[in-house]
Amino acid sequence: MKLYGSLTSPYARKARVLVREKNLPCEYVVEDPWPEDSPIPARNPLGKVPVLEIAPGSYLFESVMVVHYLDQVDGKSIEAKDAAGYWQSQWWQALGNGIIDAAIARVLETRRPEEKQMPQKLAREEARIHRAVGVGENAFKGGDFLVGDRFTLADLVFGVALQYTDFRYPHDWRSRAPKLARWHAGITSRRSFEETLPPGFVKPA
Ligand SMILES: N[C@@H](CCC(=O)N[C@@H](CS)C(=O)NCC(=O)O)C(=O)O
Repeated sequence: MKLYGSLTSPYARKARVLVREKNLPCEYVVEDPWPEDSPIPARNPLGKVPVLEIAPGSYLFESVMVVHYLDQVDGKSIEAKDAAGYWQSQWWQALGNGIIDAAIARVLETRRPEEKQMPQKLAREEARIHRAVGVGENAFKGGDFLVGDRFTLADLVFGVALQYTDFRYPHDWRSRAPKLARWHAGITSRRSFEETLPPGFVKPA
């Protein structure tokens, strides 16, 4: 398998962390999706990363599908097995993916010429992130893992989401979410996270 993505994309990072967690045979090919001559649109008509080549010329795209495939491909899913745990994990992943979407929308807005930036747009995306962290903190019982007693896709996706927030929208979410802060310190110290940090990432004090 070949995984195409950039070094900073949180969508691609979910797949990169999973490849390491499961020790899957998968080469990472660094490609920037933004330039006009990017090879990504030839592999994903939507022109976005991640893209996963599962056989010569056969590609999967959209990070949720890519993560699902990688989780299933070796018959050793890390997802919670019981129905309640499975849906709890899906809930955390939806919340985490929403945080990533909001953080990306926010950073893209900040890159527009200053006179064209909309403060309301920034505030709306930031409010999504703040609400999601608050709801996550209330839902979390505390401990090392979000669901059950082992690492699942919930920890992976929500861990990547909060670390992307630290990267592109650094702010003190930890004082409002102490249980999540403790959990996040543990999850992001895993090798799979350490080895896939975006270049230039500064660890929060
Ligand atoms: N819904 C997509 C979003 C992927 C995405 O937006 N990736 C960004 C990189 S962080 C990208 O490739 N952007 C290029 C573009 O929007 O043209 C997913 O989950 O894979």
